[in-house]
Amino acid sequence: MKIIVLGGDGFCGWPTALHLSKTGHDVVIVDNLSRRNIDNELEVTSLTPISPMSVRLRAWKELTGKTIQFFNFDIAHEYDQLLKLFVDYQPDVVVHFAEQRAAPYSMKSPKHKRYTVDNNLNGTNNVLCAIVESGLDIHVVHLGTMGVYGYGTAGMKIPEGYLDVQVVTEEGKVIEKQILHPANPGSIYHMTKTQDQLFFAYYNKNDQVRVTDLHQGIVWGTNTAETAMDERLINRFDYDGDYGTVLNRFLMQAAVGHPLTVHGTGGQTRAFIHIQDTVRCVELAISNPPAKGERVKILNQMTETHRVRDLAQMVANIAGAEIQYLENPRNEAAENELYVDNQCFLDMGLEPTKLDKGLMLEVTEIAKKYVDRCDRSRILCTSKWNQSATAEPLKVHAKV
Ligand code: NAD
Ligand code: USQ
Repeated sequence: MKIIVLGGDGFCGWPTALHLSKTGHDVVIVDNLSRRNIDNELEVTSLTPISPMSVRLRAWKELTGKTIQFFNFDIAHEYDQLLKLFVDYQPDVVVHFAEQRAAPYSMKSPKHKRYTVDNNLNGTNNVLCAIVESGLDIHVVHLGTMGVYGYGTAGMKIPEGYLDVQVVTEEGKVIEKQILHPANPGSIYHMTKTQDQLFFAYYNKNDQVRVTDLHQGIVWGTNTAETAMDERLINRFDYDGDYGTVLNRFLMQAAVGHPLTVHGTGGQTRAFIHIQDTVRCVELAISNPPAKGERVKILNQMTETHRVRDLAQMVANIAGAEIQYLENPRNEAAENELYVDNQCFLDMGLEPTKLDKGLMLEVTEIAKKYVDRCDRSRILCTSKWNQSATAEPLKVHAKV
Protein backbone atom coordinates (compact mmCIF):
# COMPACT_ATOMS: atom_id res chain seq x y z
CA MET A 1 0.00 0.00 0.00
CA LYS A 2 0.97 3.65 -0.38
CA ILE A 3 1.18 5.13 3.13
CA ILE A 4 1.88 8.66 4.37
CA VAL A 5 3.15 8.85 7.95
CA LEU A 6 2.45 12.32 9.37
CA GLY A 7 4.81 12.99 12.29
CA GLY A 8 7.21 10.29 11.02
CA ASP A 9 10.27 11.83 12.71
CA GLY A 10 8.78 11.34 16.19
CA PHE A 11 9.07 8.68 18.89
CA CYS A 12 6.18 6.55 17.59
CA GLY A 13 6.19 7.74 13.96
CA TRP A 14 9.80 6.91 13.10
CA PRO A 15 9.74 3.20 14.13
CA THR A 16 6.29 2.86 12.53
CA ALA A 17 7.52 4.30 9.22
CA LEU A 18 10.47 1.88 9.22
CA HIS A 19 8.31 -1.11 10.07
CA LEU A 20 5.77 -0.32 7.35
CA SER A 21 8.60 0.16 4.84
CA LYS A 22 10.22 -3.12 5.95
CA THR A 23 6.97 -5.03 5.48
CA GLY A 24 6.75 -3.90 1.85
CA HIS A 25 4.64 -0.75 1.91
CA ASP A 26 5.62 2.37 0.02
CA VAL A 27 6.15 5.00 2.74
CA VAL A 28 6.30 8.80 2.68
CA ILE A 29 7.06 10.79 5.84
CA VAL A 30 5.77 14.30 6.52
CA ASP A 31 7.17 16.15 9.56
CA ASN A 32 7.92 19.83 10.27
CA LEU A 33 10.57 18.84 12.85
CA SER A 34 8.70 20.86 15.49
CA ARG A 35 9.60 18.25 18.12
CA ARG A 36 13.32 18.79 17.49
CA ASN A 37 12.70 22.55 17.77
CA ILE A 38 10.87 22.06 21.08
CA ASP A 39 14.02 20.30 22.33
CA ASN A 40 15.90 23.51 21.46
CA GLU A 41 13.29 25.60 23.28
CA LEU A 42 13.48 23.38 26.39
CA GLU A 43 17.27 23.15 26.17
CA VAL A 44 17.25 19.38 26.36
CA THR A 45 17.99 16.59 23.89
CA SER A 46 16.81 13.03 23.43
CA LEU A 47 18.88 10.76 25.69
CA THR A 48 19.68 8.72 22.59
CA PRO A 49 21.61 10.54 19.83
CA ILE A 50 18.99 10.72 17.08
CA SER A 51 20.36 11.37 13.60
CA PRO A 52 19.13 14.11 11.26
CA MET A 53 16.39 12.94 8.91
CA SER A 54 18.66 12.75 5.82
CA VAL A 55 21.11 10.51 7.70
CA ARG A 56 18.26 8.31 8.99
CA LEU A 57 16.86 7.83 5.50
CA ARG A 58 20.26 7.24 3.84
CA ALA A 59 21.04 4.58 6.46
CA TRP A 60 17.68 2.89 5.85
CA LYS A 61 18.33 2.83 2.08
CA GLU A 62 21.86 1.49 2.61
CA LEU A 63 20.67 -1.30 4.96
CA THR A 64 17.46 -2.40 3.23
CA GLY A 65 17.54 -0.94 -0.30
CA LYS A 66 14.23 0.77 0.50
CA THR A 67 13.50 4.43 -0.12
CA ILE A 68 11.36 6.55 2.19
CA GLN A 69 10.55 10.02 0.85
CA PHE A 70 10.48 12.94 3.31
CA PHE A 71 8.55 16.22 3.14
CA ASN A 72 9.21 18.95 5.70
CA PHE A 73 6.07 21.05 6.18
CA ASP A 74 3.52 22.00 8.81
CA ILE A 75 0.25 20.10 8.36
CA ALA A 76 -1.58 22.56 10.63
CA HIS A 77 -0.74 25.62 8.52
CA GLU A 78 0.41 24.51 5.07
CA TYR A 79 -2.85 23.10 3.81
CA ASP A 80 -2.03 23.52 0.12
CA GLN A 81 1.12 21.38 0.43
CA LEU A 82 -0.84 18.70 2.23
CA LEU A 83 -3.57 18.65 -0.39
CA LYS A 84 -1.00 18.62 -3.22
CA LEU A 85 0.79 15.66 -1.62
CA PHE A 86 -2.48 13.72 -1.35
CA VAL A 87 -3.41 14.48 -4.97
CA ASP A 88 0.08 13.75 -6.38
CA TYR A 89 0.88 10.64 -4.30
CA GLN A 90 -2.64 9.18 -4.00
CA PRO A 91 -2.08 7.34 -0.70
CA ASP A 92 -4.23 4.43 0.45
CA VAL A 93 -3.59 5.27 4.10
CA VAL A 94 -2.55 8.33 6.12
CA VAL A 95 -1.20 7.53 9.60
CA HIS A 96 -1.55 10.68 11.72
CA PHE A 97 0.96 11.07 14.56
CA ALA A 98 1.66 14.79 13.92
CA GLU A 99 0.50 16.48 17.10
CA GLN A 100 2.03 18.13 20.17
CA ARG A 101 1.77 15.16 22.51
CA ALA A 102 3.04 16.12 25.97
CA ALA A 103 0.51 17.00 28.67
CA PRO A 104 3.06 18.89 30.85
CA TYR A 105 4.28 20.91 27.82
CA SER A 106 0.67 21.81 26.98
CA MET A 107 0.16 23.15 30.52
CA LYS A 108 3.38 25.22 30.84
CA SER A 109 1.92 28.64 29.97
CA PRO A 110 -0.89 30.30 27.99
CA LYS A 111 1.45 30.29 24.98
CA HIS A 112 1.92 26.52 25.22
CA LYS A 113 -1.81 25.90 25.69
CA ARG A 114 -2.62 27.96 22.62
CA TYR A 115 0.13 26.37 20.53
CA THR A 116 -1.09 22.86 21.39
CA VAL A 117 -4.71 23.65 20.54
CA ASP A 118 -3.78 25.47 17.32
CA ASN A 119 -1.35 22.79 16.16
CA ASN A 120 -3.42 19.72 17.02
CA LEU A 121 -6.89 20.87 16.01
CA ASN A 122 -5.86 22.60 12.79
CA GLY A 123 -3.66 19.66 11.85
CA THR A 124 -6.43 17.10 12.24
CA ASN A 125 -9.01 19.28 10.53
CA ASN A 126 -6.60 19.93 7.62
CA VAL A 127 -5.99 16.21 7.13
CA LEU A 128 -9.71 15.46 6.96
CA CYS A 129 -10.56 18.51 4.87
CA ALA A 130 -7.79 17.72 2.35
CA ILE A 131 -8.98 14.12 2.05
CA VAL A 132 -12.47 15.34 1.18
CA GLU A 133 -11.14 17.97 -1.24
CA SER A 134 -8.89 15.40 -2.95
CA GLY A 135 -11.88 13.16 -3.61
CA LEU A 136 -9.73 10.15 -2.67
CA ASP A 137 -10.90 7.27 -0.46
CA ILE A 138 -8.03 7.46 2.05
CA HIS A 139 -8.13 5.51 5.32
CA VAL A 140 -6.98 7.72 8.23
CA VAL A 141 -5.31 5.91 11.11
CA HIS A 142 -4.99 8.38 13.99
CA LEU A 143 -3.07 8.07 17.22
CA GLY A 144 -5.37 9.18 20.00
CA THR A 145 -5.06 8.55 23.72
CA MET A 146 -6.57 6.55 26.58
CA GLY A 147 -6.73 9.92 28.36
CA VAL A 148 -9.89 10.89 26.43
CA TYR A 149 -11.87 8.58 28.74
CA GLY A 150 -10.59 10.03 32.00
CA TYR A 151 -8.99 6.84 33.43
CA GLY A 152 -11.95 4.78 34.53
CA THR A 153 -13.63 7.00 37.07
CA ALA A 154 -16.95 5.16 36.58
CA GLY A 155 -15.48 1.91 37.89
CA MET A 156 -16.47 -0.14 34.82
CA LYS A 157 -14.35 -1.62 32.06
CA ILE A 158 -13.62 1.11 29.49
CA PRO A 159 -15.17 0.05 26.18
CA GLU A 160 -13.53 0.58 22.78
CA GLY A 161 -14.83 4.09 22.07
CA TYR A 162 -18.57 3.59 22.29
CA LEU A 163 -20.70 3.24 25.39
CA ASP A 164 -23.99 1.33 25.55
CA VAL A 165 -26.65 3.57 27.12
CA GLN A 166 -30.33 3.17 27.88
CA VAL A 167 -32.54 6.24 27.66
CA VAL A 168 -36.07 6.24 29.11
CA THR A 169 -38.54 8.30 27.03
CA GLU A 170 -41.39 10.34 28.54
CA GLU A 171 -43.69 7.40 27.74
CA GLY A 172 -41.52 5.06 29.76
CA LYS A 173 -40.08 3.26 26.72
CA VAL A 174 -36.44 2.20 27.03
CA ILE A 175 -34.28 3.11 24.04
CA GLU A 176 -30.87 1.46 23.70
CA LYS A 177 -28.12 3.42 22.00
CA GLN A 178 -24.36 3.45 21.55
CA ILE A 179 -22.76 6.85 22.04
CA LEU A 180 -19.19 8.08 21.94
CA HIS A 181 -17.82 7.52 25.47
CA PRO A 182 -18.09 10.81 27.41
CA ALA A 183 -14.88 12.82 27.16
CA ASN A 184 -13.03 13.61 30.38
CA PRO A 185 -9.65 15.16 29.50
CA GLY A 186 -7.09 15.91 32.21
CA SER A 187 -4.90 18.43 30.34
CA ILE A 188 -5.07 20.81 27.38
CA TYR A 189 -3.21 18.18 25.33
CA HIS A 190 -5.73 15.48 26.24
CA MET A 191 -8.54 17.92 25.48
CA THR A 192 -7.28 18.31 21.89
CA LYS A 193 -7.59 14.54 21.49
CA THR A 194 -11.20 14.61 22.67
CA GLN A 195 -11.89 17.31 20.08
CA ASP A 196 -10.16 15.25 17.38
CA GLN A 197 -12.81 12.60 18.04
CA LEU A 198 -15.56 15.04 17.04
CA PHE A 199 -13.74 15.95 13.82
CA PHE A 200 -13.58 12.26 12.96
CA ALA A 201 -17.25 11.65 13.82
CA TYR A 202 -18.32 14.64 11.73
CA TYR A 203 -16.24 13.97 8.59
CA ASN A 204 -17.19 10.31 8.82
CA LYS A 205 -20.90 11.13 9.01
CA ASN A 206 -20.87 13.89 6.41
CA ASP A 207 -18.26 12.70 3.90
CA GLN A 208 -17.90 8.98 4.72
CA VAL A 209 -14.18 9.42 5.48
CA ARG A 210 -12.87 6.08 6.75
CA VAL A 211 -11.18 6.55 10.13
CA THR A 212 -9.55 4.31 12.71
CA ASP A 213 -8.83 6.15 15.99
CA LEU A 214 -6.35 4.35 18.21
CA HIS A 215 -6.74 5.23 21.88
CA GLN A 216 -3.22 4.50 22.97
CA GLY A 217 -1.84 4.15 26.47
CA ILE A 218 1.60 5.34 27.62
CA VAL A 219 4.30 4.03 25.30
CA TRP A 220 7.47 2.68 26.88
CA GLY A 221 10.71 1.21 25.52
CA THR A 222 12.83 2.83 22.86
CA ASN A 223 13.99 0.55 20.08
CA THR A 224 12.10 -1.76 17.75
CA ALA A 225 13.50 -4.51 15.51
CA GLU A 226 14.11 -1.92 12.77
CA THR A 227 15.52 1.00 14.81
CA ALA A 228 17.95 -1.42 16.51
CA MET A 229 19.51 -2.36 13.15
CA ASP A 230 21.98 0.54 13.15
CA GLU A 231 22.82 3.42 15.49
CA ARG A 232 21.89 5.92 12.78
CA LEU A 233 18.30 4.59 13.03
CA ILE A 234 18.09 4.89 16.82
CA ASN A 235 14.76 6.09 18.20
CA ARG A 236 14.32 9.12 20.44
CA PHE A 237 14.25 8.69 24.23
CA ASP A 238 12.61 11.57 26.09
CA TYR A 239 13.51 11.77 29.77
CA ASP A 240 12.87 15.40 30.71
CA GLY A 241 10.04 16.63 32.94
CA ASP A 242 7.93 17.76 29.99
CA TYR A 243 8.23 14.97 27.42
CA GLY A 244 9.55 11.96 29.32
CA THR A 245 6.80 9.50 30.17
CA VAL A 246 6.62 7.77 33.49
CA LEU A 247 8.08 4.28 32.96
CA ASN A 248 10.90 5.38 30.64
CA ARG A 249 11.67 8.16 33.11
CA PHE A 250 11.89 5.72 36.02
CA LEU A 251 14.15 3.39 34.03
CA MET A 252 16.41 6.27 33.01
CA GLN A 253 16.44 7.69 36.55
CA ALA A 254 17.52 4.31 37.90
CA ALA A 255 20.29 4.14 35.30
CA VAL A 256 21.72 7.57 36.17
CA GLY A 257 21.33 7.15 39.93
CA HIS A 258 18.52 9.71 40.36
CA PRO A 259 15.69 8.93 42.83
CA LEU A 260 12.49 7.80 41.08
CA THR A 261 10.10 10.77 40.86
CA VAL A 262 6.66 9.52 41.91
CA HIS A 263 4.00 12.25 41.77
CA GLY A 264 1.77 12.32 44.85
CA THR A 265 1.02 8.91 46.32
CA GLY A 266 1.67 7.16 42.98
CA GLY A 267 -1.86 5.77 43.17
CA GLN A 268 -2.56 6.81 39.57
CA THR A 269 -3.30 3.76 37.41
CA ARG A 270 -2.51 4.09 33.71
CA ALA A 271 -2.48 1.92 30.59
CA PHE A 272 0.82 0.95 28.94
CA ILE A 273 2.10 -0.44 25.66
CA HIS A 274 5.62 -1.26 24.44
CA ILE A 275 6.84 0.66 21.35
CA GLN A 276 7.20 -2.63 19.44
CA ASP A 277 3.47 -3.24 19.95
CA THR A 278 2.60 0.34 18.91
CA VAL A 279 4.20 -0.38 15.56
CA ARG A 280 2.46 -3.75 15.25
CA CYS A 281 -0.94 -2.28 16.21
CA VAL A 282 -0.69 0.39 13.52
CA GLU A 283 0.12 -2.34 11.00
CA LEU A 284 -2.92 -4.34 12.19
CA ALA A 285 -5.17 -1.26 12.02
CA ILE A 286 -4.04 -0.64 8.44
CA SER A 287 -4.83 -4.24 7.43
CA ASN A 288 -8.28 -4.14 9.08
CA PRO A 289 -9.83 -0.89 7.79
CA PRO A 290 -13.43 0.13 8.34
CA ALA A 291 -15.66 -0.20 5.27
CA LYS A 292 -16.87 2.90 3.43
CA GLY A 293 -19.85 4.26 5.37
CA GLU A 294 -18.90 2.40 8.57
CA ARG A 295 -18.68 4.57 11.70
CA VAL A 296 -15.28 5.59 13.10
CA LYS A 297 -13.50 2.47 14.31
CA ILE A 298 -12.10 3.04 17.79
CA LEU A 299 -9.57 0.62 19.26
CA ASN A 300 -7.94 0.70 22.67
CA GLN A 301 -4.23 0.38 21.97
CA MET A 302 -2.79 -0.81 25.28
CA THR A 303 -1.68 -4.13 26.68
CA GLU A 304 -1.64 -3.74 30.48
CA THR A 305 -2.40 -1.34 33.32
CA HIS A 306 -0.21 -0.44 36.27
CA ARG A 307 -0.22 1.85 39.25
CA VAL A 308 2.62 4.40 39.19
CA ARG A 309 3.93 3.44 42.66
CA ASP A 310 3.97 -0.26 41.67
CA LEU A 311 6.05 0.59 38.60
CA ALA A 312 8.44 2.56 40.78
CA GLN A 313 8.75 -0.42 43.12
CA MET A 314 9.38 -2.80 40.19
CA VAL A 315 12.13 -0.54 38.82
CA ALA A 316 13.60 -0.09 42.30
CA ASN A 317 13.70 -3.87 42.70
CA ILE A 318 15.43 -4.61 39.40
CA ALA A 319 17.75 -1.61 39.29
CA GLY A 320 18.26 -0.80 42.96
CA ALA A 321 16.92 2.76 42.94
CA GLU A 322 15.53 4.99 45.69
CA ILE A 323 11.90 6.17 45.39
CA GLN A 324 10.92 9.79 46.11
CA TYR A 325 7.29 10.81 46.61
CA LEU A 326 6.92 14.38 45.27
CA GLU A 327 4.13 16.91 45.42
CA ASN A 328 2.02 16.23 42.35
CA PRO A 329 2.40 19.12 39.88
CA ARG A 330 -0.73 17.92 38.03
CA ASN A 331 -4.40 18.19 38.86
CA GLU A 332 -5.39 14.52 38.71
CA ALA A 333 -7.02 11.89 40.91
CA ALA A 334 -4.55 10.71 43.55
CA GLU A 335 -5.80 7.11 43.26
CA ASN A 336 -7.80 5.41 40.51
CA GLU A 337 -8.64 1.95 39.25
CA LEU A 338 -8.49 1.29 35.50
CA TYR A 339 -9.98 -1.62 33.55
CA VAL A 340 -9.74 -1.48 29.78
CA ASP A 341 -11.25 -3.55 26.98
CA ASN A 342 -8.60 -4.25 24.29
CA GLN A 343 -10.26 -7.29 22.70
CA CYS A 344 -10.22 -5.86 19.14
CA PHE A 345 -6.43 -5.95 18.81
CA LEU A 346 -6.22 -9.35 20.51
CA ASP A 347 -8.77 -10.65 17.99
CA MET A 348 -6.68 -9.22 15.14
CA GLY A 349 -3.73 -11.29 16.38
CA LEU A 350 -1.76 -8.95 18.65
CA GLU A 351 0.50 -10.92 20.96
CA PRO A 352 1.17 -8.41 23.75
CA THR A 353 4.74 -7.61 24.74
CA LYS A 354 4.18 -7.39 28.49
CA LEU A 355 6.38 -5.55 30.91
CA ASP A 356 9.10 -7.92 31.93
CA LYS A 357 12.42 -7.69 33.64
CA GLY A 358 14.40 -8.35 30.45
CA LEU A 359 12.78 -5.57 28.47
CA MET A 360 13.01 -3.16 31.38
CA LEU A 361 16.70 -3.95 31.73
CA GLU A 362 17.17 -3.36 27.99
CA VAL A 363 15.84 0.20 28.39
CA THR A 364 18.06 0.69 31.45
CA GLU A 365 21.06 -0.50 29.41
CA ILE A 366 20.30 2.05 26.68
CA ALA A 367 19.97 4.76 29.32
CA LYS A 368 23.29 3.72 30.88
CA LYS A 369 25.02 3.78 27.50
CA TYR A 370 24.04 7.42 26.96
CA VAL A 371 24.26 8.57 30.58
CA ASP A 372 26.67 11.38 29.63
CA ARG A 373 23.94 12.98 27.52
CA CYS A 374 21.61 13.31 30.52
CA ASP A 375 21.13 16.81 31.97
CA ARG A 376 20.01 16.08 35.54
CA SER A 377 18.64 19.60 35.93
CA ARG A 378 15.94 18.70 33.37
CA ILE A 379 14.62 15.65 35.20
CA LEU A 380 12.10 17.17 37.60
CA CYS A 381 8.72 18.16 36.21
CA THR A 382 8.33 21.95 36.49
CA SER A 383 5.05 22.36 34.59
CA LYS A 384 2.15 22.90 37.00
CA TRP A 385 -1.53 22.53 36.20
CA ASN A 386 -2.93 25.40 38.28
CA GLN A 387 -2.09 29.10 38.46
CA SER A 388 -2.23 28.87 42.24
CA ALA A 389 0.75 26.53 42.15
CA THR A 390 3.91 28.40 43.07
CA ALA A 391 7.13 28.28 41.15
CA GLU A 392 8.77 26.57 44.12
CA PRO A 393 10.50 23.27 43.42
CA LEU A 394 8.33 20.25 44.19
CA LYS A 395 8.42 19.27 47.82
CA VAL A 396 9.53 15.81 48.75
CA HIS A 397 7.03 13.85 50.84
CA ALA A 398 7.88 11.09 53.16
CA LYS A 399 7.40 7.62 51.73
CA VAL A 400 3.71 6.59 51.90
P1 NAD B 1 6.50 13.00 19.09
O1 NAD B 1 6.37 14.41 19.55
O2 NAD B 1 7.76 12.27 19.34
O3 NAD B 1 6.18 12.92 17.51
C1 NAD B 1 5.25 13.74 16.87
C2 NAD B 1 5.87 14.19 15.55
O4 NAD B 1 4.94 15.01 14.84
C3 NAD B 1 7.13 15.02 15.77
O5 NAD B 1 8.20 14.52 15.01
C4 NAD B 1 6.73 16.43 15.35
O6 NAD B 1 7.80 17.16 14.78
C5 NAD B 1 5.61 16.15 14.33
N1 NAD B 1 4.61 17.23 14.24
C6 NAD B 1 3.91 17.80 15.24
N2 NAD B 1 3.10 18.77 14.76
C7 NAD B 1 3.28 18.78 13.42
C8 NAD B 1 2.73 19.56 12.36
N3 NAD B 1 1.85 20.52 12.60
N4 NAD B 1 3.13 19.30 11.09
C9 NAD B 1 4.05 18.33 10.82
N5 NAD B 1 4.61 17.57 11.78
C10 NAD B 1 4.24 17.81 13.07
O7 NAD B 1 5.26 12.21 19.73
P2 NAD B 1 5.01 10.62 19.79
O8 NAD B 1 5.33 10.17 21.15
O9 NAD B 1 5.64 9.96 18.63
O10 NAD B 1 3.44 10.59 19.64
C11 NAD B 1 2.84 10.47 18.35
C12 NAD B 1 1.34 10.45 18.50
O11 NAD B 1 0.94 9.36 19.32
C13 NAD B 1 0.79 11.72 19.16
O12 NAD B 1 -0.36 12.17 18.50
C14 NAD B 1 0.46 11.28 20.55
O13 NAD B 1 -0.62 12.02 21.05
C15 NAD B 1 0.13 9.81 20.40
N6 NAD B 1 0.43 9.05 21.61
C16 NAD B 1 1.71 8.99 22.12
C17 NAD B 1 1.95 8.28 23.30
C18 NAD B 1 3.33 8.21 23.93
O14 NAD B 1 3.44 7.66 25.04
N7 NAD B 1 4.39 8.70 23.28
C19 NAD B 1 0.89 7.61 23.93
C20 NAD B 1 -0.39 7.68 23.40
C21 NAD B 1 -0.60 8.41 22.23
N1 USQ C 1 4.19 10.61 36.69
C1 USQ C 1 4.92 10.42 37.86
N2 USQ C 1 6.23 10.72 37.83
C2 USQ C 1 6.87 11.17 36.70
C3 USQ C 1 6.12 11.34 35.52
C4 USQ C 1 4.78 11.06 35.56
O1 USQ C 1 4.39 10.00 38.89
O2 USQ C 1 8.08 11.41 36.76
C5 USQ C 1 2.74 10.30 36.70
C6 USQ C 1 1.88 11.44 36.22
O3 USQ C 1 1.55 12.34 37.26
C7 USQ C 1 0.67 10.68 35.67
C8 USQ C 1 1.27 9.38 35.14
O4 USQ C 1 2.54 9.25 35.77
O5 USQ C 1 -0.20 10.35 36.71
C9 USQ C 1 1.45 9.34 33.64
O6 USQ C 1 2.21 10.45 33.20
P1 USQ C 1 3.02 10.39 31.82
O7 USQ C 1 3.77 11.67 31.66
O8 USQ C 1 3.76 9.13 31.72
O9 USQ C 1 1.83 10.26 30.74
P2 USQ C 1 0.74 11.30 30.21
O10 USQ C 1 0.99 12.67 30.66
O11 USQ C 1 -0.60 10.71 30.52
O12 USQ C 1 0.96 11.30 28.64
C10 USQ C 1 1.54 10.21 27.91
C11 USQ C 1 1.91 10.72 26.53
C12 USQ C 1 0.64 11.18 25.79
C13 USQ C 1 -0.36 10.03 25.76
C14 USQ C 1 -0.67 9.51 27.17
C15 USQ C 1 -1.48 8.22 27.12
O13 USQ C 1 2.84 11.80 26.65
O14 USQ C 1 0.98 11.55 24.46
O15 USQ C 1 -1.56 10.46 25.17
O16 USQ C 1 0.59 9.16 27.81
S1 USQ C 1 -2.55 8.07 28.49
O17 USQ C 1 -1.79 8.33 29.73
O18 USQ C 1 -3.08 6.73 28.49
O19 USQ C 1 -3.58 9.09 28.36
